[in-house]
Amino acid sequence: MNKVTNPDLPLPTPRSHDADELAASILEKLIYQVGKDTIVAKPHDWLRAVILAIRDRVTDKWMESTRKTYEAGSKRVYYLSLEFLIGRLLRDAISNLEMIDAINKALAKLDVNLVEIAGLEPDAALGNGGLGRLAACFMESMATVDVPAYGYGIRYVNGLFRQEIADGWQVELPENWLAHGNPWEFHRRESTYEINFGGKVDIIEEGGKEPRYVWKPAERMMAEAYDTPVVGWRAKRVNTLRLWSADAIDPILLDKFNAGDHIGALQESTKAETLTRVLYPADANPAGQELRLRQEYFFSSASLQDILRRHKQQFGDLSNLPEKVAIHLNDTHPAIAVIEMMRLLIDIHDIAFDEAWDMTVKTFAYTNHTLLPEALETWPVPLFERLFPRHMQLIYQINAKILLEARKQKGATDEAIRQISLIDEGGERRVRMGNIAFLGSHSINGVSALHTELMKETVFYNLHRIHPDRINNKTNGITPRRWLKECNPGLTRLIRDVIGDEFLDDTEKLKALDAFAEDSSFQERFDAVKRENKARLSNLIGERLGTRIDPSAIFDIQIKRIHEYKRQLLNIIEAVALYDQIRSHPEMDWVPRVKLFAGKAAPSYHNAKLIIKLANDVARVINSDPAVRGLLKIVFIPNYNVSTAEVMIPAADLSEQISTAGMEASGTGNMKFAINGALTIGTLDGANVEMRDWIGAENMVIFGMTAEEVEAARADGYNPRELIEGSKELSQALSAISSGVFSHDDPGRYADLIGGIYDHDWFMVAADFDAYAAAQRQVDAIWNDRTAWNVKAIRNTARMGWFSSDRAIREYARDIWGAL
Ligand code: B1H
Repeated sequence: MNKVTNPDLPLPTPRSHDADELAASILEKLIYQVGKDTIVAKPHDWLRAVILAIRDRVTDKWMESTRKTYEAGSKRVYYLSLEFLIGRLLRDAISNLEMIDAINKALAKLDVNLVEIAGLEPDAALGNGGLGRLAACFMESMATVDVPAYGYGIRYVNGLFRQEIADGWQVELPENWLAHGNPWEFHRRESTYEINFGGKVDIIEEGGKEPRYVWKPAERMMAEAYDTPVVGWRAKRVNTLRLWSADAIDPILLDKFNAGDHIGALQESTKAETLTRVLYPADANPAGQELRLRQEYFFSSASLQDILRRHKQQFGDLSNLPEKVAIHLNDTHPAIAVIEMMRLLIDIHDIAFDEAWDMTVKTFAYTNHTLLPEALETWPVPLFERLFPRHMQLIYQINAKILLEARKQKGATDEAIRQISLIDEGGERRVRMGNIAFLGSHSINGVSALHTELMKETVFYNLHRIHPDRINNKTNGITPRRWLKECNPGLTRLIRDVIGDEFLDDTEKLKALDAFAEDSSFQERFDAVKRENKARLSNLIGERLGTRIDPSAIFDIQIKRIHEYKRQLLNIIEAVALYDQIRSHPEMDWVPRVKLFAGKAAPSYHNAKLIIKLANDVARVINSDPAVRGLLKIVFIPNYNVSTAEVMIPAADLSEQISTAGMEASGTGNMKFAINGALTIGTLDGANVEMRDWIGAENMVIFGMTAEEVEAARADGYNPRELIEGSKELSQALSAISSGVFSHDDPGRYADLIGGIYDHDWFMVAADFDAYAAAQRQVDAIWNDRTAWNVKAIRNTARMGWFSSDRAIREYARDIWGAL
């Protein structure tokens, strides 16, 4: 009865992919699962029925994949991430199952409109930005390239907040993506693990033996699994995204309840539910709060217990763990998993310390996503000790081992030893999660060539000297299914028409388009697709904001989290300067331009929120000035999310990737724009550098300081004030903003923001301004020669194939995981 697997029992016959049978399934789901008659069914009911019918087809492949992995005894990859920024799943699933025609026919028969119901699916926004979206692209690519993988994360009840703009200011509202339930997921009530916090550690000494340590926790709760199947392209494989939800062990404390304390009886439930309630809305700057550390431990512990259970069940013991299991840390957020692994191996599975460390290092790998010093997580020792007394002991023990070994190395200075220690002893003592992740992993990778090199010279300088073989580069990629095929069906159709289908399985085959770049009839068709996409975006903006924009203007788009290093401010200041120029030289032949912005600011990030307000203030003034009518418009689109990106990116002519060089680890939006035929205006930062190598410098507009120049300027006592005074355009724009031209209601609103540029200008806005403005006029010049523009745009699409996340995942699988 309780046999774990019985390969002799056949699986049921897979559900048919035929349109008529699909229609019948949808109807059956509507009646028997949703419980609605067709005569009363609302669009939401149909959406649910369609998802359930599609999910069945996904599940058939899922069972097959899981069996295949089990039977082959394959190595499994476990991707631990606090964020999975998935977006909608329906179109992705239909497309990857290659059921688009079937669903269209089926729904036509049922008189249901696919576009209408698909638009009702909420975005699963369990992430902040690039890091979370990368995890989602990687999940899809791991299924596509046939890597047996599990994503592990948290099932936040409230994902990233919804952004409204009220009087130009960002207002945050809770996002309730589960309001209508989540038909994609399977709640695994049986897959639960106990997660503990606090308390103390007892030592048990038995004569002659190593002492044993027993953690006596003060708080206990349960982690429950929810599984979502992730389909790869052409349903080659279906992997599992397993998200954990916290639950109380005793949902109702009966003694309290019976004593009449009905609220107090719920306190354990409330505590557990709080833990997995919300995603921290910080991007690249950690929240540093106790609840966040609890979240990190909670999902790390649940995932590791799950991994070890699965491994033991299949292989009997843990001796071959590193051969069969690869655990990947998506940034330092799950770094505590390294220590939890040690605890489980030593305390629960009775493995000796040195062997446990060896197994851990062989099993773990870590990706670093940012060099921003404030983003490297550290936790106060007293907090760590209070929540995880046993882990703190292990950290000291690991530290002793590591520092002892480091001391033996030739030329190890005291400073080097201080830097590699797991504990930061300068000031308030803190646990360094970056060092734990590095030392606990056999591979540490950066996300672009430049970022990886800078990692070696900055944050991991000393660790790299001790382990020069560990740091390697894995340049990011994006899934071409969601970010080309699904979001840009017009372009996909055109490409298929011209070079055939092969690029759908191997994006590098897009290169064949290069031969058509100079072909005028292809240029016209390429341009027509872009115009259609721009018209669609114009309509959306008209509907949502009531702003009319002209699809024949350049669509110049900057969409990403609002952060000073990403320099939305540079873009806005240039818009103000251009506004001045147009008004002073109305006789000149200005190129009509619409500058579009979208993005969220961390709620506690004052300057980022002010930049949103500035964009809206500037937009209001410029958009209502008849002097620039038809020439310049500024639009801030509220509530940027994956679904909005899917409409904006295919409609872009110009992609703004203008971070201060050395600060954007990679960027992935840059790749999405370029593959959809937008030209990039950008700095030599992150993956822009490699994009230039692939696309060709002549097909991008690169400007500004290099990372080295930025470093040198900062070291040499950079003087922005002097620079500003030397640039008439810049000083005029800055004084207009700081003197209240765009904020009559509060003239001093931007004094400090702009004052920062005069005083220190950490992000080199002044230093890069002239080069940026000149680059924008170069963009205008290219635009005026439409053939030249189209040639470049086509070459962008043709040459971006390497930036597929399939390529990235193959590199991870081969070089890091040993899983292909
Ligand atoms: C990236 C983050 C990040 N880097 C802390 N770091 C967070 C750090 O909640 N937190 O505490 C959240 C996110 N995100 C981004 O990762 C980089 O800035 C991008 O350049 C990069 O493309 C992306 C994916 O590698």
